[in-house]
Amino acid sequence: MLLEQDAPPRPAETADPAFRADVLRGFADTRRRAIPARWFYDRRGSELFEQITRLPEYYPTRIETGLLARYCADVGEIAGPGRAVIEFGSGSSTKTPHLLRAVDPGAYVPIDISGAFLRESAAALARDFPGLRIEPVEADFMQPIPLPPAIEAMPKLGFFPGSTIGNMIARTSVDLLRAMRRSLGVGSLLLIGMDRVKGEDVLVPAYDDAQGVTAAFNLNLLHRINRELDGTIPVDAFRHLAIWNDLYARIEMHLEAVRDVEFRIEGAFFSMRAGETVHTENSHKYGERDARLLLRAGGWTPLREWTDPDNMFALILAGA
Ligand code: AVJ
Repeated sequence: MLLEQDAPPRPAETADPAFRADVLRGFADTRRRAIPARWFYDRRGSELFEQITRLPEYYPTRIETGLLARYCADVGEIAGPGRAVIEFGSGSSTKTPHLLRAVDPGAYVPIDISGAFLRESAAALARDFPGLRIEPVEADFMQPIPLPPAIEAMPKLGFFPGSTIGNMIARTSVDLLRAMRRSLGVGSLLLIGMDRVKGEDVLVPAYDDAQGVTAAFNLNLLHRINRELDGTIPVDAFRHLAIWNDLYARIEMHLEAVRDVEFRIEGAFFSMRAGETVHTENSHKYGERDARLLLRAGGWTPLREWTDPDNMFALILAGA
């Protein structure tokens, strides 16, 4: 069948200027190439992360969800009814129902940088919690967040699950905790999930699984660069690395060139020698005292904590 007109040319996917800047800067710094972990999460990356959360080796999501199912009632008792629950980086909000059922909230405010994800999950929650006031805020939670005036007037409970804080170096996590304290205010509570320090025999497989899903997640960053930034990176010339850095108590993910490579990104030329890497993620782990000290450095007083019998993961409730 003949169309009356040619289909209009599809506009090239417009790249996020912040993504472009981080990638170009990240590859240009040849002494320590690095790209921030937040850029993993395009559509494909978010799908791969969902798959990671179901891997046998990746314990954090399973254990944290179990802790929430079991202990949110305790949180509800301490918090009392009528608080506005403010979730930082809500994403798909899969852990939220446990908390909302337990705390009898006055409102739910999911904050996420991805508007599409935010609206989808807010709509799903609205179906499960009819009558709950839901006020999604599309924002980068690393910046101070203005809350709607009606929310401002309520006592607040911040929710920051998933060990997301682990992606940040210490200075950045303290900045974020302090910003959260400022936006939530005195008298508020914060429920945060943090992954514990444990043996390399458990940590490394959690970030380098047998099925190669985490490798695909890491390598997808290169595909994303090729797709969105007109890149020519030969992805097969790179391999996924997960390393335990004991000095910094963190898992690091890198992409290592397995041979000498040359490529372009938006016209700029780059080369890497075999064995050179680009650092793509940190996932910091916290012992009992580390976790509490980090919270205190950020202006939060630890009130209670819950962990699993093997002390793999912790949920901590803190007060401002
Ligand atoms: C979403 C940041 C909590 O660090 O464990 C999982 C991301 N990276 N596997 C983590 C991740 C590789 C995850 N966080």
